[in-house]
Amino acid sequence: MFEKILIANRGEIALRVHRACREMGIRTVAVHSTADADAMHVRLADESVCIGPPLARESYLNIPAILTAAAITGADAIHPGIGFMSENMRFAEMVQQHGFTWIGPDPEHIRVMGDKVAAKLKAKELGLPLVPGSAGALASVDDAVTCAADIGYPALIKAAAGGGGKGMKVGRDEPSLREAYQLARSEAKAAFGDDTVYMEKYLEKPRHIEVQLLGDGKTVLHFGERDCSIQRRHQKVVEEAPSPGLNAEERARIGNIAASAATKFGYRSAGTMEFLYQDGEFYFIEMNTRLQIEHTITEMVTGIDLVREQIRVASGLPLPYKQEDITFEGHAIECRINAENPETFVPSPGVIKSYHAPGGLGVRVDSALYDGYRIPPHYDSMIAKLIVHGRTRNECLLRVRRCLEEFVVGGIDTTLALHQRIIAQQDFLNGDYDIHWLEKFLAKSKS
Ligand code: MV4
Repeated sequence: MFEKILIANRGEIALRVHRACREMGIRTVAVHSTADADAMHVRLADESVCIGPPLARESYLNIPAILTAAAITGADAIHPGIGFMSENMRFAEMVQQHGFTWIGPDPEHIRVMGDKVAAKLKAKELGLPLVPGSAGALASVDDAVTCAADIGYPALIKAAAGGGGKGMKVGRDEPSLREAYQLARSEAKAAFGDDTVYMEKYLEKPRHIEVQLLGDGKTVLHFGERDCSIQRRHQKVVEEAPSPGLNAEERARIGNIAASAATKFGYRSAGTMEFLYQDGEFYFIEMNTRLQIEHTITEMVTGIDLVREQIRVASGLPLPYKQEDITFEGHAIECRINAENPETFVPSPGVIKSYHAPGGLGVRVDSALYDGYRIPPHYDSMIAKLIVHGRTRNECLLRVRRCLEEFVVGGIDTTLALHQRIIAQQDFLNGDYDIHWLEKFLAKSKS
């Protein structure tokens, strides 16, 4: 096992990885920008190295600085956390070339899944259910029109380099499809420097269901699904496990489909397969070759520390479980709390004047905040995750409501008030929502 891991990240996820390391007897190295010298992830780590100025590009994305920090501290391995370097194939390769262990998947797996056209072709080969669409990239606008005539309208144009909704446009008939094709291409070119696009049948009201996977290169196990449909502008806001929209048969079906495809793929590390679910059918859309923010709710219902297992498989150990050893208990919900105005979503960095995190049975708060901490303006606005477990979904919902009332983050605006509004909605309480529900709710409550 590793003796020392460098954690190439900041904030709550750096703390999350640090905690797993500590429980495994592994020492940690924090890296930080000059803006983060007082950050909690630096305070808790055994050692820390300043890797550059506040701009992420010059610090948390600075490959030479991070590799140098690993070399001078004698780290054995590098954990990228989430975001920043976590799906950067070049970085993964360089970590390995410099003699460190990469705590993540095979760089080739990152590459395949990062290109959405290549990912779909691979998914097809692995036997995953796909949304009907173009066989690969679209060659021209006429190719798009021909393809749409085949699969039917509405049709969706997506960017091959995409993810996060950029370069995605719907065509509802031939003229609007021609427009969608051009718009999607120019948006993709601007966002990714790559205007390759492909087509799928547009699903109007899906849920976003994702399956947690963990593989050791030989076997991949699934840890059940999460429902991540409560989102705004492709940013998840609330996630829950299990999904209130699936029955036991559907749950078992999608878990087994995802795990057997990932096993065929030879996947090692933590990963997530994302599906759209509509009218009893699942459609693979993409695979994330990293840990996810919301892995916590899966941990709450399975009792398994996914970061610990991710570190173990990276060190070459086999998974210590069989699929039937993964059992599910109760219900978990995560609320992502951002330093933002809860109505306008304008970021609200600044000094935390008072801080109280809720506690009690079934309550976990993953956050790097402390009283007097100054949130720098340079990074993601998510400052805390409220993660709640209950024996039943109803118990979990009542507990979330209690925790939101108890949570105090003074001195800045936060989205706590937004979560209180969501948890008061009957549709949410009923589990009756799709990927558009939150945006419709916000539009309704504005007017
Ligand atoms: C779709 C879709 C409807 N039909 N694909 C958005 C980003 C990318 N991850 C996939 N996305 C979607 N793909 C088809 N064929 C609707 C979305 C979508 C979405 C998906 C998951 C979570 C939130 C979303 C919000 C808007 C659109």
